Amino acid sequence: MINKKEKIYIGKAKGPINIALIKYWGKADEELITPLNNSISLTLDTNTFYTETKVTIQSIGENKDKIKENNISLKINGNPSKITKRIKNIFQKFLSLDYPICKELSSFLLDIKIESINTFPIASGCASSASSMAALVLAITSALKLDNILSKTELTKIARLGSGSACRSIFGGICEWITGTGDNSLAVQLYEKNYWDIGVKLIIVNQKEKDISSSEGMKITKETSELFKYRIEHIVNKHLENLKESLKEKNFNSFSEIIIKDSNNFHACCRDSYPSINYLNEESDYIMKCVFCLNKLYGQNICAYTFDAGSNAFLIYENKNKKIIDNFFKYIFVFDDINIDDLIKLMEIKNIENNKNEINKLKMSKPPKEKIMNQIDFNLGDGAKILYD
Ligand code: 2P0
Repeated sequence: MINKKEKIYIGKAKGPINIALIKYWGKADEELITPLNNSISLTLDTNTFYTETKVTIQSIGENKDKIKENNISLKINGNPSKITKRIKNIFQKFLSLDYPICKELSSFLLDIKIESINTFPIASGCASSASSMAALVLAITSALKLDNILSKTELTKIARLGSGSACRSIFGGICEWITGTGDNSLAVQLYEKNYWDIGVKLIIVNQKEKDISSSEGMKITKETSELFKYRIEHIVNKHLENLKESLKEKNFNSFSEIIIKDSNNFHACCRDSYPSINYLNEESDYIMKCVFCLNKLYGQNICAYTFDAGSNAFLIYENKNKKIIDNFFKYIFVFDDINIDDLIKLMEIKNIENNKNEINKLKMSKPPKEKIMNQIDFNLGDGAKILYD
């Protein structure tokens, strides 16, 4: 039995970001955070980007009123207050579980402190909510000593209540979030991180915070876009099916085509919204052009792009081609330590003079703004993890 005097539970965890290949956009239920379509994502390693969260739960006396919603007092560092309600929902979900610790704690008043740090460049729009909510759920699991009791699948259902895409950061590798109608809306792991040696390069072109949050944006799109209705009824399931087929066959050519098309379709739906939403900018368009040029030079796709609700590009490739992709973008984006002849040699493409012209034409058409700010490389990584110290 828990002593009625103060008692403290502490847990720490680390959460990764994930990048969607088939996008989640549009909720079936705003409260339950269930999506209109399944989505598929890559969980990225935590070498550079991650959230670390420490949760301290303190029971401070009996909850005499027995009003569930009011027994939690939250102190949050490093998290905006607009997500307080969602964080409370996560705690309430834990307290409603059928385990002794949860039942006992739900009869107490609780003081909860959340201390969170993340390592992302400021406001880079890089899936910070997914990594922070996944870290939070694991930290609570650890604090309540439920880590050997709750399955990862159960944890995906709880993470979803913090931010839809967070459920995909519980597992590593390649994950799918299955729509469901409520408690059965969960994420599964399709493949482990070592299944296919895929790399991801994030090109940061903009560090400004986006004007319209994802939650708000997807609501507007669902309410106003005819194209979005078409996406849900006729496009997205076809993309899911085809992506799974290409994953099974490890067919990068079709894999990347579907990733690109789903990103394009998602952003077209944003544009089709009323009022129109645009998460992309001139630099994003230019990076798309670069990817099409690179793939054309090879006569097949060796690189895919995808953009989330922001203008920063995620490039996806097989790591066996990483050097080519690194050097191609180095050459394009003004890093002067590579020249065109070295690049062409590395690329091992035919039709040298013609292709040199193509690449230089592309380089010349770069948008006339400050150079690309930063590039960060990832491999596929593990899901959110408890930190024991
Ligand atoms: C995704 N995005 O699948 C899509 C693609 C952005 C574009 O999930 O309201 O922060 O918390 O469920 O998860 C961003 O939306 O939205 C997102 P909520 P979330 O990754």
